[in-house]
Amino acid sequence: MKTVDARPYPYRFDPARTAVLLIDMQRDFLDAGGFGAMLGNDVTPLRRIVPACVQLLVMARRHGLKIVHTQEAHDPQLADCPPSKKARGGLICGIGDEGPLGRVLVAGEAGADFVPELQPEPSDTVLRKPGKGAFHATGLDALLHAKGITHLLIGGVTTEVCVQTTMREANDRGYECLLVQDCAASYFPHFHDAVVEMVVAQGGIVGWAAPLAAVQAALAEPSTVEAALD
Ligand code: C5J
Repeated sequence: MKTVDARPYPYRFDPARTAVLLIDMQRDFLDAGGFGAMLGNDVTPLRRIVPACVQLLVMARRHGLKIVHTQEAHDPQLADCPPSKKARGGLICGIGDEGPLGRVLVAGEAGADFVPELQPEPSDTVLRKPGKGAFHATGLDALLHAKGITHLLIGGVTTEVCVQTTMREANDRGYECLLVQDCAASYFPHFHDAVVEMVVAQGGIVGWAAPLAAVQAALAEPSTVEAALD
């Protein structure tokens, strides 16, 4: 077992039963011209976490953690997009419409793709999701169960929308979740900070939070089992 110096108290995990869940690091959220920018957001705070997310994936690959990339995108007929979602915001160029990065939030379009720095590798899992939470209308729970995953290290965008929704869904399903706080971002930095506090409040009501360096340090140390044998 590994132990992360986390809030509200140390987070223990077995790397063999732990996955990194990287939420929606797509051009539609991180690039000017994508869905996030169409909604009037400045994408800069999201772009800032890309190097840390690269390091998160490097760490996961080095230590054999499973990696799941989620992708918020709809099928080209928008059959999996509720009319309420398409109508929200009253955008001139909204979900399914032709934008600078192809059809907005549609699978297979440039905007739905991951940013170049965070392209999945063949051994990673890519999970397309129609909602904000990654468990809604997807096979994520079955997939994680099949791989014996009980613990999730979560990053991605945006902290208060898809990251937080997914973390709450996972928590309710019994997963032990740690928000890798510097690998997540919001267009509104104060929302990000508030989510971190919400997660760890009340004894970790939604889970744990820690910076990437704390997770890296935990993985670099001998496991508690090895240490006990010394
Ligand atoms: C949003 C997301 N914000 N990935 N999606 O619409 O957080």
